[in-house]
Amino acid sequence: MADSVLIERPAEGVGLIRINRPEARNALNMEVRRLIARHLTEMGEDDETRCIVLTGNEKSFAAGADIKEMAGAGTIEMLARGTHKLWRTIAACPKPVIAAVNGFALGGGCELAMTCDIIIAGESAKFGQPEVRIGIIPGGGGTQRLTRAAGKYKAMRYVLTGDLFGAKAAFDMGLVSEIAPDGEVEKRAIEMARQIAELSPLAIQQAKEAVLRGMDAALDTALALETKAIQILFSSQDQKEGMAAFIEKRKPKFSGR
Ligand code: CO8
Repeated sequence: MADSVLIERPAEGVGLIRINRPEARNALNMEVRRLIARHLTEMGEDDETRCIVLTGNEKSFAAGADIKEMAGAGTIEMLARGTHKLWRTIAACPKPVIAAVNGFALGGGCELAMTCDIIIAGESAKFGQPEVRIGIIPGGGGTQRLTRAAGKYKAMRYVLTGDLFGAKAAFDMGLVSEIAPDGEVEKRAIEMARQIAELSPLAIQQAKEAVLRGMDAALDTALALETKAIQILFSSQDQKEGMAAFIEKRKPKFSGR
């Protein structure tokens, strides 16, 4: 049987993680979740990887948690599975993660996309938190991340009905960073990842941390965090190189030091 998660190296500095359960619309069973978390941890520690693309196939990014795997589970079994810890590993990856979404991103699949830093969606992509239709609620961050992205009233509209919504609505809600033509989503995500991979990894890491940590802090605290982060970067060779290259009218070569 083929691996349920594949690793690819589509460009220098770019790692691609592909969910590969087409027969189940890429439903996230425990094996897939563990593998995504493991690969993201490894890529997070690997100096050769500077940006990560997470994707599925043309039909589905991920159609949610694997309903067949959890249908008979009880509370203690769900607790023992520790899914929330795996989800945190994903969100805590120090490098930028771009979700390239084709087809369905539903339930846990929508939540998985929302743990990423940038979401590029195909014109026909379908998002949704349909959990209420099967007697549960979004349990991988959906009630919180969708609300933070779209605001209370739009989030409620979709969380309480389970209705799916398209890429344009997702973009208008602030859930999607960019819409690409179907068939070009991965290409566009890799192109953006390559662009990020050429920049200073130190600056990128600090920028990601400032945005994520700052989002949940009081403005004053968040601004102080940002100030410290930019001050720290003035000790880096990359800051000297970046500014020297600008003045000398040449392309900078960032070392991550
Ligand atoms: N789980 C398991 N199997 C699935 C899932 C899923 N989420 N989605 C699709 N499949 C399977 C189908 O059962 C079917 O299998 P089979 O061929 O053996 O019958 C196969 O994939 C193909 O599916 P369809 O025939 O239904 O394909 P369609 O193209 O007609 O429809 C849809 C695709 C719209 C994606 C449809 O399959 C669907 O509605 N899927 C379920 C979507 C859903 O409800 N997702 C939410 C799941 S719950 C969740 O994510 C909660 C997260 C909580 C995480 C935290 C836990 C602590």
